[in-house]
Amino acid sequence: MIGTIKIIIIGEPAAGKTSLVKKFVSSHFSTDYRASIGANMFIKNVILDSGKEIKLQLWDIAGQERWIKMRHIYYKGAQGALILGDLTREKSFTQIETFWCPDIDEYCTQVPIILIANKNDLDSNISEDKIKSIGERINAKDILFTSAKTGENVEKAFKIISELALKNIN
Ligand code: G3D
Ligand code: MG
Repeated sequence: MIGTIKIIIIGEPAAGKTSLVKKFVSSHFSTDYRASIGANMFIKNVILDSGKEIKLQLWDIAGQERWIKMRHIYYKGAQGALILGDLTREKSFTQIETFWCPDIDEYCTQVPIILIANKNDLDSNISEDKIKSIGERINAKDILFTSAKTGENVEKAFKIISELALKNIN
């Protein structure tokens, strides 16, 4: 075990943050604490392709109440971020550029970002090119099309962000 890595999961309400984390940790957790404290936190040990084992601390942060300054407390010490857009709602991607990225830039220094285009199991009218160009503009290290429903690319997303976070530390 080489230590703990803190990853934050952010994006518009209903983009699928809680679902994505739930799919990944695949343990049954019934209580959604975000309603009362603004975040859920989960721990999962993962073995990376390199064979290294790490403890992932995943923070599923509420996107609803943007006025709550609390959000930034949860950002503190983040070593990687998954930023989610919802493929069925273009506005959720626009918000990534106008709101979520400036927000983490302000509170996390040089944190690697992966752009997650979630709900890939549903029809979308947002072009792949558009998502790619957003990814480039926000300087995302990777772009993944995921489905928290089918599990497509879910494990991959967490593994890649873990590797990036580790690289950033060492
Ligand atoms: P949030 O945590 O970002 O606010 P949630 O989002 O995880 O609560 O998800 C919001 C809704 O989208 C949920 O629907 C959830 O089931 C659905 N959802 C999340 N990810 C996916 C996905 O990849 N594919 C599909 N088809 N649906 C997804 P409900 O109806 O439960 O509110
Ligand atoms: Mg939710």
